Amino acid sequence: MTRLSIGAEPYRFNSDPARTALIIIDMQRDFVEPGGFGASLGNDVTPLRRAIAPIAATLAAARAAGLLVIHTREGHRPDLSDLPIAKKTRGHPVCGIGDAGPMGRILVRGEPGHAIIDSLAPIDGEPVIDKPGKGAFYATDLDTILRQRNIASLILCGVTTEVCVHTTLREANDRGFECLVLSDGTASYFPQFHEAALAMVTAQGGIFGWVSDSAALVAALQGDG
Ligand code: TIU
Repeated sequence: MTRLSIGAEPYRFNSDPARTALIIIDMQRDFVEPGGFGASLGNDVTPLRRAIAPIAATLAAARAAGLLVIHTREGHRPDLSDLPIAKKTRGHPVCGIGDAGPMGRILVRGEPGHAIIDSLAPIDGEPVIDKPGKGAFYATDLDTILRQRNIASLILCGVTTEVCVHTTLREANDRGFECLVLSDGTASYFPQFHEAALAMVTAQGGIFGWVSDSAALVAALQGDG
């Protein structure tokens, strides 16, 4: 495949597959399973699970097509030295970041809850970016890794649409990357925020980039898009 061309909003998304990366954001147990960080914030995790199957299909097709695949994880050092007090105390959670929960210490690296879910687990050669914030560029080496590989275009999926996906999208857009967001490969605890976040991407002629879905992307990756 010499060119990736995907039906998308607000118009077709074209990229060079050798210069395109799939970025899977924070598909961790802490967000999509009960008893983790997402639940500690008062959320029902069920809506997030809708993104798992579309991401799995996308991941398989991306691997088969030889795209660079990058995974991110939100979390903190066990000593919490990279945890801003504002993030620790926001919302006054009963069980907050660093506290013991059913999947280990909430949002702490190395704990069971911090892990990417088994069905989307990284394989050898796929960089995993550990990030302390919502954006995947802030305080990480993601930008360096992308530039080393001469990546120009990003396909973004993961959770949650309006928080970590959008923050990363905005960081990437300002760095000059062309970004495509998957509507069914992203999800929010709040369906209305999911819809609004996607609409924000494509408004104003694609102010932040493009939106498509996993079926269109998989078809394009398989050469019949
Ligand atoms: N709370 C929420 O919607 N999201 C986060 O805290 N992190 C991510 O989106 N990964």
